[in-house]
Amino acid sequence: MTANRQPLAARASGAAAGLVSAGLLLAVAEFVGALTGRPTPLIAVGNAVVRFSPPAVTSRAIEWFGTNDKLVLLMVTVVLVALGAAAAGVVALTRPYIGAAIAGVIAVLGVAGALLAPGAQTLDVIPTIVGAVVAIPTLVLLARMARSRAGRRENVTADASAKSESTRGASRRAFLAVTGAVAVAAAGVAAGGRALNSRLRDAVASRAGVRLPRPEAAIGPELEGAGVSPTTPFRTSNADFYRIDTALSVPQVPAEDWSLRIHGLVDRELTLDWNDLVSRRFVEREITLVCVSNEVGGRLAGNAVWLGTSLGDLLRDAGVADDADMLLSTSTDGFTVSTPLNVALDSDDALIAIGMNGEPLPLEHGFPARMVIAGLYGYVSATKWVTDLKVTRFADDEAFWTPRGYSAEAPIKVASRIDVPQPFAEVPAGDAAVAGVAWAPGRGISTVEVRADEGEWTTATLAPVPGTTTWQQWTWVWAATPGQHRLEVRATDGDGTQQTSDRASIKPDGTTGWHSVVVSVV
Ligand SMILES: Nc1nc2c(c(=O)[nH]1)N[C@H]1C(S)=C(S)[C@@H](COP(=O)(O)O)O[C@H]1N2
Ligand SMILES: [Mo]
Repeated sequence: MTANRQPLAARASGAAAGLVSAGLLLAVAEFVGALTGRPTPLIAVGNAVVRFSPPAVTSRAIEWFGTNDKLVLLMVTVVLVALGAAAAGVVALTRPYIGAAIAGVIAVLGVAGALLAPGAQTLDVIPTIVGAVVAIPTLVLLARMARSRAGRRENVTADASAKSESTRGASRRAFLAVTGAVAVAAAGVAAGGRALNSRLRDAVASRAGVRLPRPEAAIGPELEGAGVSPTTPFRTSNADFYRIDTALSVPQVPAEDWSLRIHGLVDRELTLDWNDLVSRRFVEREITLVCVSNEVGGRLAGNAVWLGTSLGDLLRDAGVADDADMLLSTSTDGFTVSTPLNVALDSDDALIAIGMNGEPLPLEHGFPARMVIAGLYGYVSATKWVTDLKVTRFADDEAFWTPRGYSAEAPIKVASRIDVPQPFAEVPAGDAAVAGVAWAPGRGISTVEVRADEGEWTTATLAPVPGTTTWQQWTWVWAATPGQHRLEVRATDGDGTQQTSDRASIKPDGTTGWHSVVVSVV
């Protein structure tokens, strides 16, 4: 008898045995991971897939799924593991050792994922191995029970006696009871692992306990807006701030466990822990962050007050070699960013930030520490969960997005956006408020111009800004006449560079083109 000739019900039992055993593996690994502080296999495998996917796949996934790419990846990983586990269970019905070997291959993937993680240690394989040691014998046992059930069934068809009918029922109930018990136990162990993990290393609790240092230079309250409602607030709340990263699960980094290593082409290596960091000089800077993936008119930009310590001062403490030209920063999850060293050293608006709008950084925005630099797109400046700074050279090192079709250096291009009225809005005829934001962080905005239906460009009114590092709100009063109209905006930055109408796509270094909205005036 081979697996394919198993009756359907037997195969379903085999698959169930496989799935429940895989669940047990993951649950035990979760628990042991929590106990030992080592990574759990599913996330490790997913992260390894992100890091080692061919660049074409990574960027395609982001194009297709946008910010849901990680969820999709996690689901694909789960589905593939489930299929493999179900197959292992079906095979184990007739060939227990081959079924066990298939399950072993799945476990080996978990081991590989753990070992391929940045900064992996050999002992990181422990959760997966303990999980496999518990789960694989369970699989063999469950498959044996399922098979004896199938065997009885064949006897039933042979002699159709009432007695073997009841034996079959009993063995079926036994299989279901044991499988159910294993499933419940796995769920319990997983829940215990979760609870243990948040008990032992809770970044949420750590964040709640953080006391932010007082800045030497503090930013005042939010500036008056453009006075047009409902337009984009000048300061973006933490809850509304866009989030972009490659992390599959938000890295949990308690401040007490965090440290920052500065090494590479430096006179002396430095390692700072949290207490070293917060005893430095802190400043507040209001800085607009922009993602290179922002489409014309898009919302992947936000403005916040950042509390941070000077990145340049830190690097000077380590002593930077003359032939270095790049700062390679790395986060706990292995993501890397390359930043021109002269900007990191000389900009007053280059920070290791720990506060965002008066609070410790939210976990998803990099708690406990991240980089923030005015004027460079996030992928070349804004490393979240940063723990490693390497002074190096563009000729010697490469950051995560560089081999994936993005420029190694990427200043933020001047851009502007119409927020009011919304596309396809119905606008009453007469004086209508048109409003939006424009940005060129680091250079500032000198003028914003608006026009309707390709008429004359007219200058918009600019709301006040604290400096050159933020976006700027603008307003324009439009004498709207009935019919359909197209409004367009363009900005000029502080260096005199005017936005071009040429459309450039996101790759390699950000979009260009004018934002326009079509509205009907009634
Ligand atoms: N660790 C880590 N930091 C990261 C990224 C990332 O993928 N991982 N993405 C960068 C990109 S592309 C952007 S645009 C900004 C976004 O910061 P935010 O999520 O706080 O808005 O973070 C940057 N820092
Ligand atoms: Mo980005």
